[in-house]
Amino acid sequence: MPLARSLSVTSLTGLEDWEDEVDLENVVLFEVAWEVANKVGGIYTVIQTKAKITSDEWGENYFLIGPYMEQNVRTQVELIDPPNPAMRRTIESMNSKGCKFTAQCEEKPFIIGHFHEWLSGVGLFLCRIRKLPVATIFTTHATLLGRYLCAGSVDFYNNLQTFNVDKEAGDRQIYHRYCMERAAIHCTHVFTTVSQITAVEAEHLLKRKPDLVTPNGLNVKKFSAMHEFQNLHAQSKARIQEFVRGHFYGHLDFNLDKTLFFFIAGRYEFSNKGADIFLEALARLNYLLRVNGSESTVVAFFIMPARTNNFNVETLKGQAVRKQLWDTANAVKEKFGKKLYESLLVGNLPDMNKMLDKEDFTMMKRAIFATQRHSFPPICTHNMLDDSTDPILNTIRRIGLFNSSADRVKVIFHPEFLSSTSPLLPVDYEEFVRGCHLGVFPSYYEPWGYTPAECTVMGIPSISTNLSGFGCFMEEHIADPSAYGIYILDRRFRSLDDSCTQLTSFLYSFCQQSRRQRIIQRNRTERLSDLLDWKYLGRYYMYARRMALAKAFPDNFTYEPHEPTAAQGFRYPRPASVPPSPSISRHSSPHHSETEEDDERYDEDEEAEKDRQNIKPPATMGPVPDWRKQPKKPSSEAST
Ligand code: G6P
Ligand code: 1S3
Repeated sequence: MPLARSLSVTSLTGLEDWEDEVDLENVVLFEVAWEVANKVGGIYTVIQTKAKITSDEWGENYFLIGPYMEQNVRTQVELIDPPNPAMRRTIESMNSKGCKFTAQCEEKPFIIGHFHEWLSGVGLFLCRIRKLPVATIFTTHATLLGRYLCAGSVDFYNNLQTFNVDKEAGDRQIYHRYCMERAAIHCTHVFTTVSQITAVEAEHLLKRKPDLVTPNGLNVKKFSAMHEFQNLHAQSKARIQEFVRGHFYGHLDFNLDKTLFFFIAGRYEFSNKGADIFLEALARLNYLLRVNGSESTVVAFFIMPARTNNFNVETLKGQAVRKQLWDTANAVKEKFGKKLYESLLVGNLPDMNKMLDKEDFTMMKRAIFATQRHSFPPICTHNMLDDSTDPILNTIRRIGLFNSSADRVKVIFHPEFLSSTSPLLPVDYEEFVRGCHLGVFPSYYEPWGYTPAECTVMGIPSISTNLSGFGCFMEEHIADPSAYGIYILDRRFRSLDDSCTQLTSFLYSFCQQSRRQRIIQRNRTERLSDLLDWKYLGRYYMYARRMALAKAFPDNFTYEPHEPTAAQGFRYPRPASVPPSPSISRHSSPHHSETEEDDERYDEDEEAEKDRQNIKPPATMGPVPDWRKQPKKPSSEAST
């Protein structure tokens, strides 16, 4: 039985021919994570988006275990009585004993325990120490030490082999946590990471090579009409524009129709997530746009939660002023409309000189007066508790991006996750992303990176890096990523300054695209969605479970190791008939015109259509294999 054989699946097609045939009737899957119904970071997204395909496969044999947080339970959990009697008895027993566990089943099922991250790892190594009959999987989404080392000023990737891991963990006062993580990894039957780059990191820092890479997927929303997502972009953009009108009141001396919205979002790890290099690149972009007399303006949003004590007055005032202008315009319009109507009723064309009276003018003057402002529009939307030490604010102070009229790049720092109930910017994250033009995620430490993946499935171009799991994955599976709006910044082989120059050039070229080119590019980006769908990537999790069962219960389960070959690797071809960069693509639409106005008439692009015909989904795409084929006899003991 080839149990301990280590797989390193780097290619999507590593599992191409894999067909699983396992009876799941008597197997129960527990997935354990701190982020089950508890939004802290990216692991929440993994669990939440994967839940659908996992429960489709496992039905009532699938259980998610997370921390009990009253608020989260109220908003995210539907409380029901478990239909399975054994489970009901167990839960009753746990409740009555303050959460102690008793297994109360006559015929014991096979159990898989899938643990995410070191926090849940305690459960894993206790299962193993107590020799419980549980097939265990441990998935790490980042290594503790890697995250800490990268956040300091360490040349991480060039020194991976040489770190004295115990000392480094001790120096950072995380030795106890590091030991828990390492213990879980060494105890587990199957160890997986979310990307190849984190697999290498884990091998050096945690001293075990992962058995499998389980890339993160998403639930891809399919629209019946191809242009629906483009329409959603226009609608969401209008909502962001409305916010910008309020935020920049009194300084709206730029053309909103020629304004591009860029954003960075995520856990507030200033250098790990690349906020540092993004700010530097924005300063350079500001200079380039100014000296070249560009008509474009860029508003760059930073959505990274920090400690605050609520919105600041100036920001709220901006939205109030905007609302007041809107109300004034409507009130005058109402009166105007009434007079016009009355004039038409008696068969006269209106006397335009009498349509607005003194009162109207006074009302409008008052509203305009309220837009007078003697300071620049604020950078930050909230009162920061650590204002003087905040790295984003301090960098902005140093590079001087203060939202002045002369600046072609404006910055808005929103140190709180977005919400559709916000009085300031009432949009949820998805709507916000759809309304933006470009997501910028120049991370230095990013085991996967959901943010650019989310952009992709919504058809929004993004910048990631060759140090992020997502960036490497896309580089591996797309022949010409930038042609699809997937810009991958080189942070591995270049100096920081060179990477910043490259990032600036990505941003500047993006600003030079016409509206039509942006529309074509969004179409191409959206066409990559299938590659990131759980329907496809969920297969890696299935394989990990199969491997764990075979390792824990060798008498009852088997698995075939799959060694991928490079030649099998699926690659999306370059778009068929278009040069790689949209900025130099030739016009092909019959409606083509040089003006932005005529770009609005863009209907469907022939070249895009050709590309779509050309790109076939990977061969592995298809229905999830049926595991319930060959009934096996249960056994009560797991091998240890
Ligand atoms: C979508 C809409 C178009 C709109 C365009 C704006 O494609 O369907 O009607 O003109 O977005 O694109 P932009 O890149 O300028 O926001
Ligand atoms: C981690 O969350 P993070 O933002 O701290 O897990 C995510 C899900 O696997 C991953 O996308 C991200 O890169 C990791 O860093």
